[in-house]
Amino acid sequence: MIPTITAFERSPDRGRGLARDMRVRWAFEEVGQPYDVRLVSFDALREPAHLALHPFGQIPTYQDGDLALFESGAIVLHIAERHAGLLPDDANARLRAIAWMFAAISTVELPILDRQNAVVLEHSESWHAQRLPIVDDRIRQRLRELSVHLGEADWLDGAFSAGDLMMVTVLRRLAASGLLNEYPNLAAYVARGEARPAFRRAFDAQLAVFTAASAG
Ligand code: GTB
Repeated sequence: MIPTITAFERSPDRGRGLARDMRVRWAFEEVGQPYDVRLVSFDALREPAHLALHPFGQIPTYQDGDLALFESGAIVLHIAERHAGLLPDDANARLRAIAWMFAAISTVELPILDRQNAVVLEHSESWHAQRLPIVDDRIRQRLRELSVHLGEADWLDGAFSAGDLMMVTVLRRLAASGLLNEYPNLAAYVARGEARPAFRRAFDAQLAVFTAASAG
């Protein structure tokens, strides 16, 4: 049985691979598991059929037989646990890779999301110009710490893992801010992730959805 995930019918990121189906697509590509994608409109996210799959009315969701999952981190972890290639065999190294997944979506992604909200939702507030540098400094703190940890290594803990996959997708959301370029080893880390053939296949697949929607 081929698992099915949901993705935006027309992603607001205009095919830049920033929506969270990208990390799930990438995980599937890394482990060589074919998958189907069911495209959903913003209206469909609020319908009972979708809310039965995702209580918060979001993408991505995952369905395989009688298993339905939501939350990109849980879906990537499930894929990584079912297939070889995204988690080390050694028990301790495996748990460290999972810790990096959590670090990506809690410790690092949180201030990055705060910035996105500031830019998109708060740009016309009188205090926006004062708040943005504060938000940026919170991101810089995390980037600085991550940069020190990574040092000259290619990946966060030995071989490429689901932890790197999640971290790279999180850091990619900073592309428009310029903040990543202040940390050359992190910029190179993201570029290394983006250069992986599995990333390219996942990226091209989500871009094809956006291109077809724009042409139609
Ligand atoms: N914690 C959840 C997870 O990791 O799966 C968060 C899922 C989530 O935020 N999904 C978003 C969604 O469905 C899409 S990815 N939003 C619709 C809604 O809440 O009504 C977030 C996203 C959206 C747009 C851009 N962009 O334009 O660059 C980037 C990321």
